[in-house]
Amino acid sequence: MSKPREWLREKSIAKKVLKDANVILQVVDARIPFETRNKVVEQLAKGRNKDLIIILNKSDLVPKNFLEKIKKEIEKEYPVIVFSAKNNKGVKELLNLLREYAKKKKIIKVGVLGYPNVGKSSVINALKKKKVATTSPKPGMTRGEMLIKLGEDIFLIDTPGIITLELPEDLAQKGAWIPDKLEDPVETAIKFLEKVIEKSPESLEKTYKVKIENDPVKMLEKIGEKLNYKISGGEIDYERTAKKILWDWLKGNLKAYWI
Ligand SMILES: Nc1nc2c(ncn2[C@@H]2O[C@H](COP(=O)(O)OP(=O)(O)O)[C@@H](O)[C@H]2O)c(=O)[nH]1
Ligand SMILES: [Mg+2]
Repeated sequence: MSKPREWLREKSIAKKVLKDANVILQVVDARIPFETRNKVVEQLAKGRNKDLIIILNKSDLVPKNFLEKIKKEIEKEYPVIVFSAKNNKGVKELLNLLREYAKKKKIIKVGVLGYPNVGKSSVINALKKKKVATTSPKPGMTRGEMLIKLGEDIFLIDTPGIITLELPEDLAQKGAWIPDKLEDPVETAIKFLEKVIEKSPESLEKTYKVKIENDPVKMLEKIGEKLNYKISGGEIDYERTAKKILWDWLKGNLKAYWI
């Protein structure tokens, strides 16, 4: 996904799916559930009277008590399924819920929406119990929409994602943008580290075996040192370090999480 033209195309796909589907699965990253919820999708679903279910995917990356807390919070608004496409967790529960909807409507079309890389295609594969949708750690791998049959009365629609005009820097903070394609990965990583230091510092200690610094620039330097990412002359390679941290976040190696 690069800039505005493709966004517009993807936006129109998401809108079409919102019209065609009778049930919307909004897949979110359980590590940052509120940041990966999309208000535009929720408003459009509401306006069109579509049932919307929130799938807390990648639940294997966060502790149980955190999951319970956010589930309770989101359930005030929408049904929530705690899911891990990686561990096949939540598959039965979600299938049962979809079958309930199908009973009421005869045939249901289920639109799967969510930010790039939250695991939309993986959720579909877990439900289907085989690899029908293309998955990738690179955001933007699903192009166009794809209809997948799940039993006699349920169809799933895989999509490239979401309706958003957020900037690449902001998407990268959500693990939804390829770090190598950022204009200034160092700046983005510093912004990201600032947040992690505040909200989930222990994740940095665990992943990089470093002591926490309050200053994100110093933190970046320390991680670079620990990784031994150096340029000639012995200086820290900030750009390489920044990209590594953002890739670790994207790939789930860095298990930071917050509300
Ligand atoms: N740890 C973990 N990783 C997951 C899970 N689901 C998907 N992923 C990974 O997240 C990345 C993006 O998945 P994909 O299904 O292509 O996301 P999409 O862009 O939303 O369709 C891939 O590297 C998946 O292996 C999960 O439940 N747990
Ligand atoms: Mg996909």
